[in-house]
Amino acid sequence: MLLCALLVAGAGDAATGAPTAPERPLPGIPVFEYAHPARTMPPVLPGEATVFSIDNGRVHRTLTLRQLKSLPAVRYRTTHMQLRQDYTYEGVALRDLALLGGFAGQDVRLAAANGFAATIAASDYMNYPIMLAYSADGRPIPTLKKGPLTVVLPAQPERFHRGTYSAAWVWFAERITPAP
Ligand SMILES: Nc1nc2c(c(=O)[nH]1)N[C@H]1C(S)=C(S)[C@@H](COP(=O)(O)O)O[C@H]1N2
Ligand SMILES: [Mo]
Repeated sequence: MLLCALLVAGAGDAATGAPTAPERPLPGIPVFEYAHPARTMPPVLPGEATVFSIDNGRVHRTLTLRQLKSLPAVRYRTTHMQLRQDYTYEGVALRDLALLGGFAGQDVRLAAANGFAATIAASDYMNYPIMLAYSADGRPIPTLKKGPLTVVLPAQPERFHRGTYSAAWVWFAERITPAP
């Protein structure tokens, strides 16, 4: 709980409401390497689609793709567990999405457009840059490659590519909530 309070207080841009990378490492919490920091969040244009939502049970926050891309971005190469193909993915760390929702430090549930959902443990997404990816090799992710938004896990640790972690690779992701 103290950890959550520290993170929420320490990581946020008052003007945009967007999370920012902590200035210095929080005790026991690794600093992620960012491809770009938070940018000014663009307003929703008329007719612009919501692609993802963050729901904490009280506040239901919707994001367009442009808004998602304005959040701090992580980027790394990893082998997609089901596709068995390597891509350089870019997207938003689940930790930053949980910070936005006010539930960082709690296990999260990622729900998909096909009704699938999986729980990702706080100890995993708080310590590793598990991301909601919106691009692969610099391009949008087609449906055939599990996009447009798909959860990917880093190349290391190896357990992310084996066994029960297969369910964490949530394709067609559309919502994050605290796990029930
Ligand atoms: N959107 C979505 N993502 C998903 C699933 C799903 O049904 N829908 N199944 C998950 C589970 S439980 C596993 S084991 C793997 C299944 O991948 P495979 O059928 O290609 O082995 O994808 C995961 N991601
Ligand atoms: Mo599974």
